Amino acid sequence: MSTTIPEKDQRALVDRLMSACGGSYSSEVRRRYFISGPQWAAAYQGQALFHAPTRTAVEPAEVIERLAEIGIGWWCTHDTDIIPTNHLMSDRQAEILDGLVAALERNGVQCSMVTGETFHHGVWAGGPAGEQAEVRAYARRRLENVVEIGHKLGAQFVVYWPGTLGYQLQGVVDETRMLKRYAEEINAACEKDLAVSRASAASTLRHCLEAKPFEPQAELLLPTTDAMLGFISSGLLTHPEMVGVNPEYLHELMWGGAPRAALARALVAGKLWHFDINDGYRLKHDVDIGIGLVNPLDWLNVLILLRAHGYQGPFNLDYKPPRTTSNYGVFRVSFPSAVDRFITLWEIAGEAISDPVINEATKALEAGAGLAGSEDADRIFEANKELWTLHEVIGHRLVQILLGAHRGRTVGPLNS
Ligand code: GLO
Ligand code: MG
Ligand code: MG
Repeated sequence: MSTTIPEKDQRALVDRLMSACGGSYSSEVRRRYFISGPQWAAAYQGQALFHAPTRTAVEPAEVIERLAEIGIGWWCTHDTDIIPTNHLMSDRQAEILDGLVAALERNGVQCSMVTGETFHHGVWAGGPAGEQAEVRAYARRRLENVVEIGHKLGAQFVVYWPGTLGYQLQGVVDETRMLKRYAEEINAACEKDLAVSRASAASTLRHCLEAKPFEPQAELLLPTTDAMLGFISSGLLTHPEMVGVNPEYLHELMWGGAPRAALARALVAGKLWHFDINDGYRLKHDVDIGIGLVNPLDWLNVLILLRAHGYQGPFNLDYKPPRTTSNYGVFRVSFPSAVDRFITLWEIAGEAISDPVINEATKALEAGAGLAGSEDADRIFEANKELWTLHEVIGHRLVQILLGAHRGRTVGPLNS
């Protein structure tokens, strides 16, 4: 029979097994990466439609302190994570923000991004750009206020996940009107940013749109990062140069896309400014699992792409610690292990980029067989077919690098 673990010994067991895992970076090393910890991820209580909460609430000042201890140098938040809806745009808001500025300074943490909640409160039942002018005016005011909060907290980014921009029932709203109305709200936020920046001689924020294919509406008007890129260049935005995207890894998987390809499309458009990192499964709901726990090989390839193209933006840990993790575990296991998997994968991506096997194979593929100018398809195919075998060599090599097998790690006897 296995030995029971009394309640009083459980934390010590978690700590001992976490340190037995090894592979954790120091908080100084962790701080070198532009990794941000969202207030809502740290404070998530495990609730969902079919799930009661399993953890107690954690106040923003405590989250900031815990992130600092772990070595996460940036923090981000929704407006309503820090200010109750009915205190937004009031004197109470100003007091709360002053307290947070002090908490950030005290802990040496910076606010990287602020985002507006346009999905949770009942006022968004019909979306932020529905029929009623008063709802839209309120939405505009909320987005302008997010910009003000961003400036106050010293953020560089503001993210908009429109959340409820869509519908449950087809034909109730005219999609083109809804899109135009949403654009007016983003335009108002950009105008506000220009005014605040002018008045305070500060830089403008980088406004990033985040897409999700479904949830919480049945149908969404801007379901993918590509849709967002189309929206940015649709002519509806008055300041398209101020607006980029914040793809989320899992949101692209959810519709069956390849996150790496979606990121590449944003990169070539010059719009990849912010990135929500997490993991999960294709064609399933938004499980928001920690980075690398489901698709480490795909994640390695995502990071190879971003390293190779000099992505400089934040890596935002937009995931949800599992319901089975305790409040203690959130800061002892969930956050530090997510950061450490990211750093490990980032470093492995660097190894892959300078790997001699991959580099030689890639160069050979680029050079081709030497038939430039030939118009004979059969001949070109014949001349290149051995070279194409290198695709599989590269695929194998990437898995070896991921598993450490390129350094000689094998399982079982090599020669027997
Ligand atoms: C939900 C989104 C959400 C956004 C956040 C920032 O699925 O991923 O967490 O990233 O609201 O705008
Ligand atoms: Mg997200
Ligand atoms: Mg998500």
